[in-house]
Amino acid sequence: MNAIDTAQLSADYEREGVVLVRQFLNADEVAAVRAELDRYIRDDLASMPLNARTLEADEKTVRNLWRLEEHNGWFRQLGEREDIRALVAPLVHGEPLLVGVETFNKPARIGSGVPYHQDNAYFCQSPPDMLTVWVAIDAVTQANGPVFFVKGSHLEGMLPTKLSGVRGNSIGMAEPSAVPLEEQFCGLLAPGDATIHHCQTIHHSAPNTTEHSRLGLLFVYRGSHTQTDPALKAAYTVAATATPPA
Ligand SMILES: O=C(O)CCC(=O)C(=O)O
Repeated sequence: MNAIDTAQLSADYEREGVVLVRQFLNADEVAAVRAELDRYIRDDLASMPLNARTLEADEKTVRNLWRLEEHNGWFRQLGEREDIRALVAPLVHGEPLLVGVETFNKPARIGSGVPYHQDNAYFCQSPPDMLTVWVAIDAVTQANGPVFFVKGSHLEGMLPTKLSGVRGNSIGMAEPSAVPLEEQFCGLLAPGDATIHHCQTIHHSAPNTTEHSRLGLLFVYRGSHTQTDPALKAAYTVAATATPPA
């Protein structure tokens, strides 16, 4: 990982709820991630539980891999790397626990969009000391479905939700953000770059209609002091029951 001014990163994260880290992984690490994802999908995925993945509408292309930290020791080890834990510890205000390693594959031409949401509608943690490190494995451009974030929105708490009907993203926001798209922060990334976003930061992404895949690898951490909020969990259970991920 590049040398990072952690005090500056923390200050930016607390204020904006999303930060950019260039070259979070180097080119060799990106290549190793890609190779292991390809191998896992080819050799292991069929023997995993159904909730290990969500497919695109063609019912065969992977939209998301879930729970890689459970199903794949290589990805668990990567997520538990000491330099990454040290980077996120101040941001989750405590000891970071790796609770998810996932992908949002956004395959070329058929990659589906992600509705406006706040991750804590899924994570259901209180206090909301939880975040996602979103690492670009492919280049993320304006055209292939980048993630847009509403800076500062993490400070407004959890906003009303609605069922989205989207497989893999079952709970969305009742209303999209009033902040125009041009004023939102667009995560344009080279392979290996990452964004880190707070679990209350509003974000979304469009479908990928280009010829270029937009694969992202996500690490999710919470502070060891957070607990499940029963009201958030109840709302999430309704959504996930209405639109199961698999
Ligand atoms: O990768 C995307 O398009 C969406 C990612 C997302 O929703 C998330 O990181 O929580």
